[in-house]
Amino acid sequence: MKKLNSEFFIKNRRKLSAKLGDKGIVFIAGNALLQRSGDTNFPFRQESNFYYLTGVNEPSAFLVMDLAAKATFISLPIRQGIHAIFDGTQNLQDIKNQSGIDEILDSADGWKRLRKLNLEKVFSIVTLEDENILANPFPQICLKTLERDNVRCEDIAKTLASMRMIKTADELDVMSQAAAITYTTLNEIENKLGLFESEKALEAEITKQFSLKGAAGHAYQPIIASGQNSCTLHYINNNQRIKNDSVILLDVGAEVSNYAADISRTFTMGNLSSLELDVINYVKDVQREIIKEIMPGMTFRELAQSAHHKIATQLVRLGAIDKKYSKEDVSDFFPHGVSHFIGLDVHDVGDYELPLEENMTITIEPGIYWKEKGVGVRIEDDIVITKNGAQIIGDNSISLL
Ligand SMILES: [Mn+2]
Repeated sequence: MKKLNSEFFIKNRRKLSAKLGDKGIVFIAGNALLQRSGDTNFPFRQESNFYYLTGVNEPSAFLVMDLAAKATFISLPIRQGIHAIFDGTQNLQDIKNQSGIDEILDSADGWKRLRKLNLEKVFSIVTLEDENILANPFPQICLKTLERDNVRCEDIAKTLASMRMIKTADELDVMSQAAAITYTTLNEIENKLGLFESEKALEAEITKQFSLKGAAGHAYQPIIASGQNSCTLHYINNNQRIKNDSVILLDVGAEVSNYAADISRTFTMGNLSSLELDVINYVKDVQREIIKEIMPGMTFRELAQSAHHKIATQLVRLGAIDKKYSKEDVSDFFPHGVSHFIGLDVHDVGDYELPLEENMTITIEPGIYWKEKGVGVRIEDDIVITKNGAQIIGDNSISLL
């Protein structure tokens, strides 16, 4: 398994410095552990910008870059005493090697060092709260601490997003691994689908295969939706028995070096009517046609229009909607977007107003959800924009011709 090394993270910091100039301090906080219950926590996932600039997966850490002095340090709670007994010690040399950062300091020393710097101009990420999915509180806690010292931060979220939006060869490598693991797992499962009696059994097998094949785990909560459940876009209960003669929609992705895959397939169990099989085949066709159309310079709006038109044509062909359809008729069957950026975040940062450009990575995921028939179909691959088209990430066997 190819891993991202310090060179990648050093380059990212250099690129950021070049964009910000040679004055000021960059302050980027990572995520902290979140309580699951009592003194146990949810599995830790690093904040993506912090990871992009450091490669460090330690909780409650922050990165400081002194742009004038070209000096860097990371502050983190270095485990000692009882914490070291329970959770083990960190290998600080490993953290240094992985990140290429000059110094790793314990939190108290990190804050002391930071306060000695000239904090007139501080660049950071000011996250917006979402009441449904709360942001990890650690970055906000850090920013409030800075505020109490009368330090005002300039938001560089967009600067970082513009960097992360264009992938390097290293990033494409790890994304290919994540996608390849997902494809292999899905192929294996399709070949022995009859062995799985429940959505849970399928989920367990996918989780096991992702781990055995070297992924860190799932990049997001897997969707294993059989029968009627396939019409619920973000169905994650995955706890029903799989009925015979039904579709099974799998929307899953492995995570490798914190980068995501996001792939959907719709399989069949038992015998489906020819109309139901048509739904699957038409969505497959639409997906391939869209990928073939993609060119640098195309906009997300054009992508969406093309998908809408193609899905509508198939819905008419299936007899699901009238020839004189409205926009709403189509979105009843296809209520989600056809594409999003993918990278460190499964729904990655990026500017959707910009035209597609070489080395952007996006998903292509048309679908048809026919509730009355209990048939939901989504076909999704991750693609990279190339000089004169697009290529599917992680599966060279998928031909676009
Ligand atoms: Mn997706």
